[in-house]
Amino acid sequence: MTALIERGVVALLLLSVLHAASSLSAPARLDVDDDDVRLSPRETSQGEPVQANKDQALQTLQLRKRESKNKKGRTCYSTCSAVQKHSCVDWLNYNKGSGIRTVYVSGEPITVYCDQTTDNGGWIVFQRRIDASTDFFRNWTDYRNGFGDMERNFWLGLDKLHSLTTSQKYELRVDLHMWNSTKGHAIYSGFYVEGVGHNFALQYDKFTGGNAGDSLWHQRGQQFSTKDRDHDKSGLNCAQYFHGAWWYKGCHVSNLNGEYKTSSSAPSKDGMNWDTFGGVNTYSMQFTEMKIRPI
Ligand SMILES: [Ca+2]
Repeated sequence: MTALIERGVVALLLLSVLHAASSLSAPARLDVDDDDVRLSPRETSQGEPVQANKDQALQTLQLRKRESKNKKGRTCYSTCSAVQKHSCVDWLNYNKGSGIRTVYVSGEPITVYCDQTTDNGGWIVFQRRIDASTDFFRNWTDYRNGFGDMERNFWLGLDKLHSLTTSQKYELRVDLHMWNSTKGHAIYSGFYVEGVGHNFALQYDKFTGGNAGDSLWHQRGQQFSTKDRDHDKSGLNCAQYFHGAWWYKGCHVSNLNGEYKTSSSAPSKDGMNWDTFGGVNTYSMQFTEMKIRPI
């Protein structure tokens, strides 16, 4: 009986020692959140092992804070959805699909349509004609502000076009489709439009290629005109006469905001002309797009 009691005492003593040992060797539990590191009262009294774990916890905390900032958009990296995109090239790296997106110029948001398929994508489309359902024979205010449906026919607006094209260097691409599905394009480097003080004059460095040829040469350096704002170099009101709005001079070798014709055989003097692809007075396009991409 005595022996049994002694064995029991020994067993209890062993259990106590084992429990003490396990308490000492157990890793300290740290509560970590985004704002600070908290140690439970029992664990703060255990010395160096806690300090080591605290250092590790601080590293974890810094990582979490960085991730938290990413989510809130204060600090972002290439994969962060909240980072401000400045062009459709920035969007292409995040979301490869075409569609309506927001880009920022000097912190101001601009709603644009990104074409992410043509020539590897990255294009902000600023003009599109697909049918006759949208009237393009509009006044100065409409052409400044923009109009239409970005998924269909639209003009982005001269103020936004000026902001975008003077925020970084862009190339211009013009896409043209004939009624028989023949496709043409033209590319210009260093494209921008001046501000309202210069009536959004058309500027670019040079025509750099494309099978549609150069039909902006006559419009280069010219101010934008609408039917109610004649800034051209002609005795005519070119916008009124050719039913469009463009960088007319005296008057044009292209007129992509002209009247949408519903067939290739329709009279096209005032149509959507491109002199080196169809002819300036003889052919009106079935489809046009004008778009810009940073270079
Ligand atoms: Ca005139």
